[in-house]
Amino acid sequence: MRYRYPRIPESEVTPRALFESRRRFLRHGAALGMAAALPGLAWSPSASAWRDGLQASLAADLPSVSLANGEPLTSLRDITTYNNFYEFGTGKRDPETFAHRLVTDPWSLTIEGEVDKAGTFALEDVLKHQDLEERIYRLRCVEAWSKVVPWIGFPLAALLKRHEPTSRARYVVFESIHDPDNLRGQRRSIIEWPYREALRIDEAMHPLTLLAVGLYGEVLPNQSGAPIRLVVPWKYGFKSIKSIVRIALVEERPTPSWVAQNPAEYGFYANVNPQVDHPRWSQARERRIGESGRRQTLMFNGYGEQVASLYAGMDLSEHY
Ligand SMILES: Nc1nc2c(c(=O)[nH]1)N[C@H]1C(S)=C(S)[C@@H](COP(=O)(O)O)O[C@H]1N2
Ligand SMILES: [Mo]
Repeated sequence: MRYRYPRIPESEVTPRALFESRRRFLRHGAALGMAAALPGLAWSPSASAWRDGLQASLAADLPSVSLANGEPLTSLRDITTYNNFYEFGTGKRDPETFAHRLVTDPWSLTIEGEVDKAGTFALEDVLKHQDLEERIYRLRCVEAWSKVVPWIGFPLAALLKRHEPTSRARYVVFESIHDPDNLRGQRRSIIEWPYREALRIDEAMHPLTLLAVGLYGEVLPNQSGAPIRLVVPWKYGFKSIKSIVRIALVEERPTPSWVAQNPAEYGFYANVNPQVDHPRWSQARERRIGESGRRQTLMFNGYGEQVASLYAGMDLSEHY
């Protein structure tokens, strides 16, 4: 069976009443053992502690920040049918087709390394803290080279601070799930699995660095990196690691998977920079899904006002 994108209206927020009737329908359907016959079933109707808790917060009236630079939102359909998620294959439609194999329940997140409060936590326990509940918000922002997405999430900084980084914490490394039985892409060594990314600590603490748990008023679809993914709006897409299971604070600069795979093509910073070309293509212009022409790429993806100071004094053609 093909994995289908959720059939919800393409307004930013799913009307709560509609959402609740759909949930009741799904529960009812599951009780009758008819889950497999439901058309357009996006998620397993089985109980999930993190999903139940989270969905209530997503339906609430959340603070909203728009940094879309006047661009229209990409449709839910385009957001969920044109993806990069190599754990499912290298085709843009592979994630849509195979992401139902991603097991997101239960989900646990390990936070370790240079922190005073390390540990492995069930995702529902990570999310139910008041400091995160208070900081969850909607952020409309541009994903370089493809989309404008209405994310729902909270600043990564809020989570990191709770675990009390030590003074030796200079970088943050992230790892995605490793499960070759379900993630067919991991049976080939395209990169060293699990997918690994990293940020400098000040980048990680920047208020624009988001841990996303939803989009368009719903929990994240699997192909978008459920149940929790990074969004770093001023960097190329590959920094925004999906389906995170481990976050470690470290002293030495880690080597992200893409840098390990090809250091000539991928740099540690990967800041969007129209003046620095990828060795095989120009990065001066880019295309939005749904648009035919190309548009000029903006320095830091248009977020220079917010983030340029992080790189003051650095030669960005050397530190690409
Ligand atoms: N775990 C994991 N995270 C990942 C990837 C991946 O293959 N695996 N692809 C990256 C790349 S190259 C991009 S462009 C974005 C795509 O995110 P989207 O499919 O939500 O647009 O996810 C990034 N995060
Ligand atoms: Mo990408």
